Amino acid sequence: MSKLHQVLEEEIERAVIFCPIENERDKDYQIAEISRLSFSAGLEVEKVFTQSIDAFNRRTIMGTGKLEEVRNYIRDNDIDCLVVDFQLTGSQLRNLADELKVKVLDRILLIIDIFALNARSSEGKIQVKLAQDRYLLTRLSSMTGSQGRFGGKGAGMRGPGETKLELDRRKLEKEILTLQNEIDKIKASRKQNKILREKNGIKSVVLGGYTNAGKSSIFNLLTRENIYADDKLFATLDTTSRRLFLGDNEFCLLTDTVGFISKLPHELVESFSATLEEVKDADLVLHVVDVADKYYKRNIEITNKILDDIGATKNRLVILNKNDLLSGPVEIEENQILFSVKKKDGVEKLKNAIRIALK
Ligand SMILES: Nc1nc2c(ncn2[C@@H]2O[C@H](COP(=O)(O)OP(=O)(O)OP(=O)(O)O)[C@@H](O)[C@H]2O)c(=O)[nH]1
Ligand SMILES: [Mg+2]
Repeated sequence: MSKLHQVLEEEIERAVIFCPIENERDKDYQIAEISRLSFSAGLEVEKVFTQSIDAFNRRTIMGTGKLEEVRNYIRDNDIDCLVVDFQLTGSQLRNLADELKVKVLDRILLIIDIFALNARSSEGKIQVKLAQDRYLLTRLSSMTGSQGRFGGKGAGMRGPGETKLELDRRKLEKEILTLQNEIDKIKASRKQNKILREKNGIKSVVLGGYTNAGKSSIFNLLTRENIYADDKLFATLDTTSRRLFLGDNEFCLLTDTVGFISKLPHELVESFSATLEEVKDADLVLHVVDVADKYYKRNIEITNKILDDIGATKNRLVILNKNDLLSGPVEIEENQILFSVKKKDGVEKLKNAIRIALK
């Protein structure tokens, strides 16, 4: 039986990206996002190929001419891996790997892989393992017996912690049940905490937002806790809570959480339900935005949609972070606060706004 081997050390692999373009208007955004994701998975992107979704080919996603172009490039440039910015079926993954003779990662596997790299706490690891198992289970029939594509090392092959990924249906199903049970236990203990918190009148404030916006940095600045912050996507997977003093003997519970991204794979949304419930149940969501990101307005929309989808309908406050990187003025709407962790700019204003929002 084939196994996915766990590789903990980051290996740089040479990759090309294929982006099916659904909407010409979003093309630059899509390319920028998938390139950053690939970088965060330890891939060195050598070239990005694009094609309109109209040229869609059910068997290999890209049309025959494009397939030839990609094949030639891969052969001539010693490429290890193809990233496809799309959700592929098991047979599409197999067809592409057979045609191109390289490892193929779709958008979902790439994101799950970054999560696998970053899972630290047992809760994070359980949730990532569950997402991996769900991903494998739905593509199992096409994956077994194919030419070692899911063996080997590097991106797409990593397992959280000590676990090894196995391509065995019965084992996967059993493991999924066990993992779900563990997540149910986490949720139950969270519920218990929530009841206690409410009984004691302690409000909960959650940092949410697009990945890499600066949530953990803000958490660290406000609570002086040292949480891992890095200029890579999905640096945080674990929820961490700390008291945040607001002055006048008042305090709330501040929680740092996982970052969001467009088209968050449903395997991850379902597997990270314990974390997302924390966001949903909060009295206030601090929606952190990297205002220096060229696409920040788009990122605000994406985060708002995810927050709506998970039912986080309560109070929201938008923090326009990384203000120090701005060269010109920016328009600020009501319930938005300009902030900079780097310059420690906006701390008192933010605490005040939190206090008012929690009243
Ligand atoms: N220049 C500047 N950089 C910042 C600021 N705040 C955060 N950063 C940097 O932005 C990067 C991402 O910060 P994190 O705090 O890890 O972001 P996050 O939102 O927690 O990211 P994920 O956990 O990956 O979703 C890090 O390299 C930070 O040092 C800021 O105000 N100014
Ligand atoms: Mg973080």
